[in-house]
Amino acid sequence: MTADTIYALSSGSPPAAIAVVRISGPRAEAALVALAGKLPEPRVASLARLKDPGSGEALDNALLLRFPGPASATGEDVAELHLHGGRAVVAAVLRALARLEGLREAVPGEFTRRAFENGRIDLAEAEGLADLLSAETESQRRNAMALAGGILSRRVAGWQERLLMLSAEIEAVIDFSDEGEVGEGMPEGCAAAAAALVAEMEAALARPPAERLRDGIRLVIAGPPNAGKSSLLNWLAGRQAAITSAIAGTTRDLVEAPTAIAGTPFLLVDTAGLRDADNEVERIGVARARETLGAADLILWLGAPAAAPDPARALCVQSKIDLDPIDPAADAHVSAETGEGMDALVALLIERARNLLPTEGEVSLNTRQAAAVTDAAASLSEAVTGEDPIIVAEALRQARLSLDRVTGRSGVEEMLDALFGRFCIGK
Ligand SMILES: Nc1nc2c(ncn2[C@@H]2O[C@H](COP(=O)(O)OP(=O)(O)O)[C@@H](O)[C@H]2O)c(=O)[nH]1
Ligand SMILES: [Mg+2]
Repeated sequence: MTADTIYALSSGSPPAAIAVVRISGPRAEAALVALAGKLPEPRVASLARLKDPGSGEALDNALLLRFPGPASATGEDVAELHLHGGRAVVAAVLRALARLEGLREAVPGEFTRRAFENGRIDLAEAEGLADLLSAETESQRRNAMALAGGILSRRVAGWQERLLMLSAEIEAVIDFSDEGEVGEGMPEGCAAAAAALVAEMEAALARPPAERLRDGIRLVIAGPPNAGKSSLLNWLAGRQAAITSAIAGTTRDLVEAPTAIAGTPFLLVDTAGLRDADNEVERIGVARARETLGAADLILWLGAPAAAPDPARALCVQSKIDLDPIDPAADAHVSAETGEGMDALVALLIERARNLLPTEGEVSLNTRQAAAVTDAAASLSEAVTGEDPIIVAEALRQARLSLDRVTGRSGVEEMLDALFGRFCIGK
């Protein structure tokens, strides 16, 4: 149990119209009484004059809220002070709280950490919450909402339940074989049920990684010097992120510009024009360009279509169509000078992006979650092919433990006891 009562300014930095200070812990109610001289009704807003408990000086007229634990955001007693958002008001109230016995300022993430420790949210939901706070585009927001709302946690819980059913059947086989009744072989349907679970996990693993939505689709713009790469990047980014000039070899370093295009997050990457450079700095730039092409999710290739680096990831773009006749071999035709063809290019980008990003309403895994599911699927695969019930039972147990890592929960072994109670087969 945590003994400390923590507080923090939970809203944005002052000055602002309103500032919300949150207090969580065993002394949250005592803090309210010390400052406001009263304890409001739970979950009902009430107005109060806050006073400095030491000097008795009035600090602010504030709106108070109280959420008794465990039905609160952190699972502890929580209090909220909705203050006037002036810098001095907030500073004075925080100072008064700091002087109260048993209270200290929260460290970053500590409210959420307590929510996790008190079982109010699991690890996957906490990750969703973190994503939600940093979401900048609509698609990021929707995905983060789903994760924070437990979409992955529920999927994992479903898998755990099916694993437990399998375990129960295997344990029954083991119990009977003790009595010499069933000597060999696996219960019918077990291997198939396990295989179906493996397939579902592998399908989840095959989906686009969650990080791609958070960090943006890596869209690398590449091609020969002077093709108009930097001009195209600037056009897509809506700002002059990269220097453009008629001098071949202007761009040397990678220029990265995070950009939302039609609500879809992209990380635009401009590169040095690919050629045999005679200048040392440009040579390094060209080497970096080639390297970054390997890490691209999508490539806008501004060279000859036949020379595209990786046709699966590349869209061939003909640039400067205000100067040259259209090349039908290219996928898109644009002019950064007149803006012609840009709408069609953007539509093409969004269409390609759809397959690269997690689908809304579908579970997507980040690297941490994927590692746990990969381990679970590997253990479960052993269970699919296993002949010896004891080995299969152990593989299933390992799979459950791996899945526990997704949510950071390990209550499964207790659930197991309860479940085996129901499955009791004459024992
Ligand atoms: N007429 C015309 N000029 C362009 C267009 N795009 C770029 N340019 C010019 O071509 C030159 C090279 O462009 P830049 O974007 O620096 O090419 P990069 O070397 O591939 O990055 C610059 O002088 C640009 O102004 C275009 O669509 N039409
Ligand atoms: Mg350039």
